[in-house]
Amino acid sequence: ISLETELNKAIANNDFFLTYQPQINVQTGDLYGAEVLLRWNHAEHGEVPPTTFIPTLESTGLIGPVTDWIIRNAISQWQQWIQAGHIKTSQHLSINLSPKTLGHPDFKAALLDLRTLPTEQKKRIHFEITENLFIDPENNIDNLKFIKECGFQLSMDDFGTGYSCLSYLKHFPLDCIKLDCEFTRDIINNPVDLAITQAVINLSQDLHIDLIAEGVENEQTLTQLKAMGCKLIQGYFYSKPLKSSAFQEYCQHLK
Ligand code: G
Ligand code: G
Ligand code: MN
Ligand code: NA
Repeated sequence: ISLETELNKAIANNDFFLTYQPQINVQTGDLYGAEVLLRWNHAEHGEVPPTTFIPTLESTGLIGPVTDWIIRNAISQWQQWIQAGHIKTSQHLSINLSPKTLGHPDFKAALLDLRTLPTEQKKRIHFEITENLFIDPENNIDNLKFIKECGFQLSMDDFGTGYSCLSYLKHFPLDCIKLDCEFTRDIINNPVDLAITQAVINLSQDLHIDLIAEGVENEQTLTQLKAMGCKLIQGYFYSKPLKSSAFQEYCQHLK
């Protein structure tokens, strides 16, 4: 049976679930926010990593309804946490978008459905666009602007690893860049990585764009990044992506 058939079954059976990876403001020690990451709980194979099935979701068009489900579930979970006092309205929620969903009418409809969310909440919801797929600025600038016009934030994911990242910085209305772990992972030993990371930190400050350093796994790297002026960190050093119950506990412990 094909992966596509299995994915259709997974949608029907509700076999997807969401995890939340904490993002920490290292200057205050507070939670800056969380990135939502999709997981598939497969009846036979257990947890299947998204890199194995997201390309198929994309090529079959199933990414549309699945992204819809992710957005609605993540935001409703986030609102529940806000109402229960686990999360503050000022904390950020970040949702990955496949570039293929960007211009899709269903995605636009989903954003319009969220119009009634309080402005204060919308401006803390980020949509992450990966740099790994080419996004033609000419064809996509309006789609990106639409996300902003709806009151949401835009983040550039996997920054530095993909296509024309500097051109994206110039043309896209970005609020945040996520520096890929490829650069942060080895800054202690690799002077080239160190120089690139410092340059991107400086650039983000000059452009008044937030920067989240990804893939921080140990204290040495964290200390170095802090010394370099990096404020926001996401990585296994703080936490791996957590199921909602575990993320809720994580928030309580941080307080
Ligand atoms: O968690 P990790 O193994 O969690 O994710 C691997 C890759 O899958 C990342 O590049 C991530 O951006 C992508 N990914 C994870 N969750 C989602 C999602 O909800 N939507 C999209 N489009 N990509 C996702
Ligand atoms: O969307 P993006 O490509 O940024 O997806 C984030 C991916 O990075 C997810 O697969 C997540 O599980 C993974 N990740 C998060 N923190 C770390 C880390 O500290 N080290 C490594 N190797 N991967 C991480
Ligand atoms: Mn991401
Ligand atoms: Na990344």
